[in-house]
Amino acid sequence: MGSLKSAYDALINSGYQVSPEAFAMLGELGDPELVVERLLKAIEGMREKPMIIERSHLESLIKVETQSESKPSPSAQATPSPVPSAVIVMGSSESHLIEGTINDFRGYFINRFEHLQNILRARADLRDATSASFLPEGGKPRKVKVIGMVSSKKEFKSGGSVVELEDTQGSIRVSFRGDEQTKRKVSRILLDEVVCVLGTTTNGKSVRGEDVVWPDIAPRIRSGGPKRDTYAVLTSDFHIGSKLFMKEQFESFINWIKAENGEGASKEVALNTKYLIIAGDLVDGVGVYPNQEEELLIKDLNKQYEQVAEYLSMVPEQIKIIIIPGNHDACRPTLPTPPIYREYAEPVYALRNVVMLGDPAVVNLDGVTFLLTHGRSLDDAIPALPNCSFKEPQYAMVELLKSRHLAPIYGEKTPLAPEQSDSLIIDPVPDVFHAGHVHVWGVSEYRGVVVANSGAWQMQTKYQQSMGIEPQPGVVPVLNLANFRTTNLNFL
Ligand code: D5M
Ligand code: FE
Ligand code: ZN
Repeated sequence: MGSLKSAYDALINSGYQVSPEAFAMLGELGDPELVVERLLKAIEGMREKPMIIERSHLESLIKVETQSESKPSPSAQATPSPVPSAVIVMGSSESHLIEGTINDFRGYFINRFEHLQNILRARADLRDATSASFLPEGGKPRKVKVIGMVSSKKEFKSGGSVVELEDTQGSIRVSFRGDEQTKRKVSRILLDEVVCVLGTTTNGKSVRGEDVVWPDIAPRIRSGGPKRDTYAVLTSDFHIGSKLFMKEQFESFINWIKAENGEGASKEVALNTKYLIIAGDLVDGVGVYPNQEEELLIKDLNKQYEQVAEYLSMVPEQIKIIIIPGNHDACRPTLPTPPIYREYAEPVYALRNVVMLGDPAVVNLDGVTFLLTHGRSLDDAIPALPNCSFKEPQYAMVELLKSRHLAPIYGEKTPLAPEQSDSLIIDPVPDVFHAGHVHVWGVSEYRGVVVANSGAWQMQTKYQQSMGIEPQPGVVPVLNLANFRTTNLNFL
C-alpha cells in the first residue's frame, strides 16, 4: 500500500499544489499513490490543467457511474440521470495504524464533544448554551443551558438522579427531581453521549436539571430522488458458511433479484432494482466466538467468500452491489471499520458491479443519501434504552439519530478506534439509515428519514436461543427511491 507522503510528493513533483481539503481527502480514498496515479492521468486529459489540486478534482475520481461501467438497461438509456448514480461520500478509507494510547482516546473524545456541541448549538433554542465548565458563578440562581458529555449517571430509588456532564476543561454535577416526566428523560440518557441540560445554577458548579435536549435531527425535506421507480434492496447478515445459513430461502431471493421467479408487482420491482446494499456479516467467519467450528459448514474463510461471490455473481450486472463489513467479516474489529480485507474476499472484489466500503459508509444513490452501518452498537444501545427491544431494532436506530451518533456508549461490546475525528457522528443527516446485525427486520420513519434494519439469512443460533433472541430472517426491505415507499419481501 502506497504512503500518503510519497503520493503527495508525486503531486508536488509533477508541479501541482494541493489544497488542505484535498490533502485531507487523499488520506481517505484508499491507496493514496494509486489515487494520485489516476488523478494525474485524469489531469493529463484536461485541456486546462489546474495549478492547485482541489477536493473537487478528487471527488470527480470517485464517482461510480453505474451506467458507464455496465451495460445499461434500455429504460435507463431512455432517461439518463442528471446526477452520477452512485457517489461514495464516505466509507472508502483504509485502516490507519492507531496505537490507541490515552492521548489518542482523549483526542477522539474531544473531537466527539466539540462536533456534537456544534450540532447542539446550531439549534435555534440552544444558541446561548454554555459548555459544562463555563457556567456563570456566584450571585443568585440563574437559568442555564449546559452542554456536556455524559460521564456518569445514577438513578435513585426515590426517582431522583444525578448526571455528570463533562467538557474539555472539567465537569459538573446535574441533579434531577423524580417527577415522571424528568425520570423518563433521564432514563433515556446514554453514557458518553453529548446532551444539553436546561436547569438552574447558583454556584456555577452544580446544576438543578429541569429538562434534557438531544442533538436530534430537524424534520427533513428529502433531497430529490429519481423520477421513475428505482429500487434499492436492503439486506445483511447472510452468515454464509454457517450450518444455519438459509440456503434455500436465500437462493430464492437471488432468483427473485434475477427476475426469474416472482410475478406481477414483485417482478416489476426486481426489474427496476438498481442497488443491492449489504450491511455486513456476509460470512459467518472463523473463530468469531468460542467453539464456532461446530456450527460451521464451510470452515475456511476464503472458501466462505468464494461462496458469497458465487451468489453475488448471479445478481444482474446492472445492479450495483454495495458492501460494508460486519463483525463476522474478515476485517479489523473496531469501528470505524475499513472495507473487508481483500486477501480473504478477492473473488468478491473481482465482481465488476461490487463496491466495497467501510463501516460506517455514506453513499448517494440517484440523489438519495444512505448512511450504512452494520449495527453492532445496537447490542449496547438496545439494553440501555427504555422502550427499545431487539424485537424492533428500528426504534433503537431512531434513538441513535436523536443522539446523532452511531455508537455513543464507549467501553461495552462495541470496540471503537480512537481516530482523530469521530466519523461515527451522524452528520450530515441522511435520507435513509440502514443497519443489520440484530437479525430482526424492521422499518420505520423518523422526521423524514427512512430507518431500516434488514434482518438476516441465518436461523436462530444456540447462543441466540440461550439469550432469548428470536431472529426474523428471510425478509428483505426494498425502498423505492422515487417516492421513499418501502415494501418487505418475504422469502420464507
Ligand atoms: O449477531 C446477531 C445477534 O445476536 C446480535 O443481536 C448479537 C447477538 N449475538 C450473537 N452472538 C453473540 C455473542 N457471542 N455475544 C453477544 N451477542 C451475540 P451476529 O453479529 O450475527 O453474531
Ligand atoms: Fe449477523
Ligand atoms: Zn453482526
